[in-house]
Amino acid sequence: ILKSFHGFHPAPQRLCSRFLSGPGAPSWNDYVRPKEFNFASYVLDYWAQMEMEGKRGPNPALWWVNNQGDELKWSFREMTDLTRRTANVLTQTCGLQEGDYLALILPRVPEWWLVAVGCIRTGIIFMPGTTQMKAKDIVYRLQASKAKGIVTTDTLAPVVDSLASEYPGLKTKLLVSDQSCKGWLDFRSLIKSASPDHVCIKSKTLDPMAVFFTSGTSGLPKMTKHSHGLALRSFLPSCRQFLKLKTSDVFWCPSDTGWIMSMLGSLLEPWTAGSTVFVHHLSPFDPKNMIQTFFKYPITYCLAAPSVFRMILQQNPTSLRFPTLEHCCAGGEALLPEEQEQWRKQTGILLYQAYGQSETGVTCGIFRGMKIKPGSMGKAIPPFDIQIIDDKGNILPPDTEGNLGIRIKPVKPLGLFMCYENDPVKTEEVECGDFYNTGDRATVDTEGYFFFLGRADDIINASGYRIGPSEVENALAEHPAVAESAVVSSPDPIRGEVVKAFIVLTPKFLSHDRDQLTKELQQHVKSVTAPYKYPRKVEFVPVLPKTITGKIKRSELRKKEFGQM
Ligand code: BCO
Repeated sequence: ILKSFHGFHPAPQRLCSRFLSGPGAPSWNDYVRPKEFNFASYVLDYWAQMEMEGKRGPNPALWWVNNQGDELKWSFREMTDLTRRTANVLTQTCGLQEGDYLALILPRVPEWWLVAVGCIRTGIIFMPGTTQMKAKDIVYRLQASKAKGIVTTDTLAPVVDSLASEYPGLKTKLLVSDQSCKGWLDFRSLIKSASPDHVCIKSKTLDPMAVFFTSGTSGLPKMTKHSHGLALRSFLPSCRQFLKLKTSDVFWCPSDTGWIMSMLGSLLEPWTAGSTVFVHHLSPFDPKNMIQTFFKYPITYCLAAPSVFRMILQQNPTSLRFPTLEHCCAGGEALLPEEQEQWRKQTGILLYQAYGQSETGVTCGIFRGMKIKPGSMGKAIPPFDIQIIDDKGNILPPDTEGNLGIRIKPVKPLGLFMCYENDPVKTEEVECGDFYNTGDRATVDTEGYFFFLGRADDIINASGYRIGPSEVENALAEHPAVAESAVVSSPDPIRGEVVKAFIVLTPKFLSHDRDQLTKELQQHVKSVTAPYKYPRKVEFVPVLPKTITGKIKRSELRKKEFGQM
């Protein structure tokens, strides 16, 4: 990367002068939405303009480092230039058009940001995916979306090529690598020769922008489609109040580029505020390395899954008094009050909470400076109107357990997903009266603080990953040792929850060494689907509990795990 961009100078730009903050800001508020919005022109180009006018400090827009000591800093001006070039590569070289789907499967390399914003400039709908995905995961995503293009690394390129007969629809394959690969376009060299002149589309706020695949209790992951409104939401007063970011902030969200948390924390939120996005390639994840990074770089803000904070605390380092860190926020899974307290004691910084899903972005949280109630995930962030509802969509009184619902009628709030693409049945299933039913169980107190209780269904939330049990059961079923299995959530002191598989063995494997078999099955799951889903706990059982109609009673197994039976 450094080689590719060394000595790179942005060409003179024609910048958009529409202001998003400060003097001249449009008078949008949490509820009044503009008809048109595009993150690239309204946000990126605005800050580039501010830089040109000397109205923004010297902090870079993107500050990227890796474990090899490489470092790269791009200003907003450079980001504008490079993402315009990317837009031209995508449309002119690759022939992609507004509305086409593009799979974006890259690790935390700077090109991820270029492609994401290049897509936003052109209206190409990008689908971020984790690089942990295996062939089966990738082909499903390509087929489900009828993707016209893919951007990935040299590690995954052969996997994609092996899928050509199952999915022949790829019109363009872009490689981000210093190696070349037959049949793949070299993104790094194309961008150097591409023109920096590009006219950003005038996207309607409710035009589609991105798709995240999200796991459900049954079936394959759903295509959660988001509009440009997701980006506009970061821009609204309530969201700005929630994080209270400054242009001098250096924001680090170590979430994998495949998740919506990364999109919010490593792209939309910090850049809307003109802050620096800090990226550490971090592969593999290592909490010790994270600690060193906090000491080495002037990071002021961190948004991560609670497991990340837990893993840092678990290292027992001599000091966690980070020199520049001011604010931390945990989201993606439940956080215990003891953990919040331990973090405060060791770092001297409060650990705030946020709540959201791939369908919703951040919906609820402890606003910066707001009183923290131990164990609470905070208050609703407007325009989301969040209520605790029953199964018919009736609002329940405070301190009553129910489903966490987001009001969608009469008006769907900005930032909520548009639909599950090609799946009107599932889209309708999550509607409950006037609300979108998140499927999460919670309570709210009289002051409007929400408390998360758990899932209403069998979905597992392991260290912030949403995992559908059937995805793991299907992977296990491919192994000859498995007659049948039931996969449920099980408590874990570090990851909050982990995947546990109850397995009935086929007769041939009954006499096999169980420890050996456990390792083999774990390895098998890691090899056929994204490894984060593998069962960290395995129990061999003679039979599985079933209903009279033969349906596996996962809830019974789950309750046992959590000591509720
Ligand atoms: O435990 P093992 O070491 O045996 O296995 C691990 C990895 O080593 C392995 N693995 C990873 N990449 C691989 C691979 N194996 C083969 N090939 C590869 N390419 O697979 C296992 C992966 O498990 P993991 O990722 O959970 O484990 P790890 O590395 O310990 O990471 C820990 C965390 C905490 C960093 C990670 O779990 C994490 O990032 N969690 C947060 C997820 C997140 O960001 N969620 C947010 C979703 S969005 C949302 O909730 C909405 C909020 C608004």
